Amino acid sequence: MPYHANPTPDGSKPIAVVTGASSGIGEATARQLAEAGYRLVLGARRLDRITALAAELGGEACHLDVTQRASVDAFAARLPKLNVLVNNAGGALGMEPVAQSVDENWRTMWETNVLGLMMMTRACLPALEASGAGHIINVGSIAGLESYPNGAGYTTAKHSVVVITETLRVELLGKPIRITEVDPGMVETEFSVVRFGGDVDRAKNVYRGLTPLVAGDIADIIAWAVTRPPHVNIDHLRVTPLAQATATLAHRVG
Ligand code: 8X3
Repeated sequence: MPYHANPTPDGSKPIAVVTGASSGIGEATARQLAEAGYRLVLGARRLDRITALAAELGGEACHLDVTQRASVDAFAARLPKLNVLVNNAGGALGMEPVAQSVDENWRTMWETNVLGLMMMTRACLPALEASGAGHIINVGSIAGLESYPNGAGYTTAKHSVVVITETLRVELLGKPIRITEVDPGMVETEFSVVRFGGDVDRAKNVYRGLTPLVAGDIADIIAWAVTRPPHVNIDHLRVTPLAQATATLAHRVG
């Protein structure tokens, strides 16, 4: 869809940061924001991938590990002004009942999805405010709105993202910073392959017999949300494939 970035108060090109921009929703969002007229600053651990993407889209790439305070602060220090922060870095590791929880998986999920998002947001808030028209997009999940068996390491982390978004909406009232959370259901990306430790067949089975969302579907929604007129704040969007009603209820054919 052709969306157009709102003009900045000083007429300069608006700047958008996308975390986890090396693949999936992050990469697709970078592409659509570039098309909408943003100058990109891409962050990810896989620097080779985002360097190529930034060269293609005309932005900058910078190594970013959202779980490391020094990495986050060094990244944010490059940005005196920032219009859009897309907190996309995150993901799931494993699926097991609480009784068999894997400490390391929980720790990683909480560090990336919760502490990483908090540290990036905290570090970028001054630049978002300085722009005169900032916007935070938190990429959450349907897992932030529901619980499901064997998923608590991830669902607890994504529930926290919902609470952080709601808290920021109240705390930022009166400042020129919009905040939106997008909560996708099934999106076919590397997400399930990573969750299942590289087991491609198990990952494919998640989307068996239905048409899942693709990364571009979520990127389209993010690009739409950030290009609404500056007085319009889209709070929260829950987005699933037509064939998915809840985190655990999908209509499959075959
Ligand atoms: C991904 C959706 O349902 O696998 O964020 O948790 S789910």
